[in-house]
Amino acid sequence: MSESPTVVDVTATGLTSTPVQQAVELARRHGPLYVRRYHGRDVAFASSLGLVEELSDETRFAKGVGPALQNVRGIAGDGLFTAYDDEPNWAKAHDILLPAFAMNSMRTYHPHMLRVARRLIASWDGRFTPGAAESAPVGVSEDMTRMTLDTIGLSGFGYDFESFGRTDPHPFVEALVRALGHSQAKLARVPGGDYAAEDGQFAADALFLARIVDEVIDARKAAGDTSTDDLLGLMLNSPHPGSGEALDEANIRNQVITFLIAGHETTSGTLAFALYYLLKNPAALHRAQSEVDTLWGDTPDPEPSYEDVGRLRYVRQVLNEALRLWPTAPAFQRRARFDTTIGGHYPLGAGESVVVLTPMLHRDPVWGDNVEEFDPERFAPEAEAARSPHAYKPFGTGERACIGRQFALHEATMLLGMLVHRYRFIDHAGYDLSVKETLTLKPDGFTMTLAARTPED
Ligand code: MNH
Repeated sequence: MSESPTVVDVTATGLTSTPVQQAVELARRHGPLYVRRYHGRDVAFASSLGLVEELSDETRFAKGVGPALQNVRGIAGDGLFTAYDDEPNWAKAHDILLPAFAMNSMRTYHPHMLRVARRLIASWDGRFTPGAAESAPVGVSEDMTRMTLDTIGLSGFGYDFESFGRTDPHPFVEALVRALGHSQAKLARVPGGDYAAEDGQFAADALFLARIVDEVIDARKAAGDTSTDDLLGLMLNSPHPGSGEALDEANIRNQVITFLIAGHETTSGTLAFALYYLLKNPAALHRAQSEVDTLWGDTPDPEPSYEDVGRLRYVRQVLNEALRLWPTAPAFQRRARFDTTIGGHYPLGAGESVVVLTPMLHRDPVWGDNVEEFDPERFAPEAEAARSPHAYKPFGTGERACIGRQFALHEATMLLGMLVHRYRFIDHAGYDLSVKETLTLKPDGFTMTLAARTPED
């Protein structure tokens, strides 16, 4: 017997500027599987553990490149993130780049990460007027973005965006945020509308991003460098291990854009959400502080080693929990490999897709009855071992899951550890969380002030 899930037609109300939060609201009302209809186009949203267990079966489902990612292809083409599953360049680039994300490679990125973490700290120290106990407000999402962009630029491409030397965001970030916003806004278009101006801006932004990327690539080529110890070196100087073929120039450009985007947007949001939750949860903050104090004592400027980062277990739990509540890449698509049925009765034809709505999966009853509460204990090793691995998917699933997960967690854990070690965070504006969406999620307008730690705090 086949039975259809609820169809919710939002044509009259429209898609909002926060479509993920809108989809979450609809899931709360209509359950873990519903179809959203907009101007006759249907999208199915799944968000229960049972459904995601099924959708994670790689023999039945593959990554779907849905309308949002198709729009992003306008800037990232057949780069790893936006490549269609059967596009030959996906497997080729994946095989060439995989060594760059092996555990051991993180050691080579560690010094770059530390150097940029120190830039952020120098910038935050600079927010104190001499003699003042409390700093001027810092823009958390903006500064986390400076930090993660400089980190991926230096670690992946030996290119320095020098974001902390600018009062405004780097023009690359401005063009990127506009382009991602456009890729999202395009989903909400009404038939017959005139979008020439927006499309023109997008085309200009795509060109600008490509120009910056060519600068990055040319700088390396001009240096006559043939090393293979970062992403760009691998792409330029290391042929495919099987075929011996190298990536073509157009694909390398798409990969560089992809890594500059994927390598910083989501990590910065993760750090900003984690700081928000620590600001609002003094007990969790104290545990994080005692962990870093145990490691680094009251040395004013600790020198975190590669191994130290692995020891910051609780800090990492804080990041995991922030990513549970606000997975910064909040949805991914699964496409049926053949005609099948999910949830026992919902039929899917071969090639049809379902969107996994990660924020709702992360609020499935398997997480208990206080799912909105920030509680890093959910990621204590015993708690994790007792839970299905499919209950938590901030990095997607299967073969097309995030290649940069260890990179992101190493970078974020070290920085967060350094920040809780050095500062007391003050909620000077009584910030209420408001989440901005540009395909990815970030706290909007989040500022806090800082004070030096004293022995009592
Ligand atoms: Mn990342 C794929 C989330 C950090 C590079 N990433 C994905 C997917 C999710 C994701 C979800 C799968 C999307 C899909 O199925 O359509 N990524 C994150 C999050 C963080 C993150 C939440 C930080 C926190 N990602 C990073 C970093 C890098 C990176 C850092 C690079 C240094 N991610 C990628 C790439 C892919 C990807 C590349 C595409 C992998 C593939 O399809 O082969």
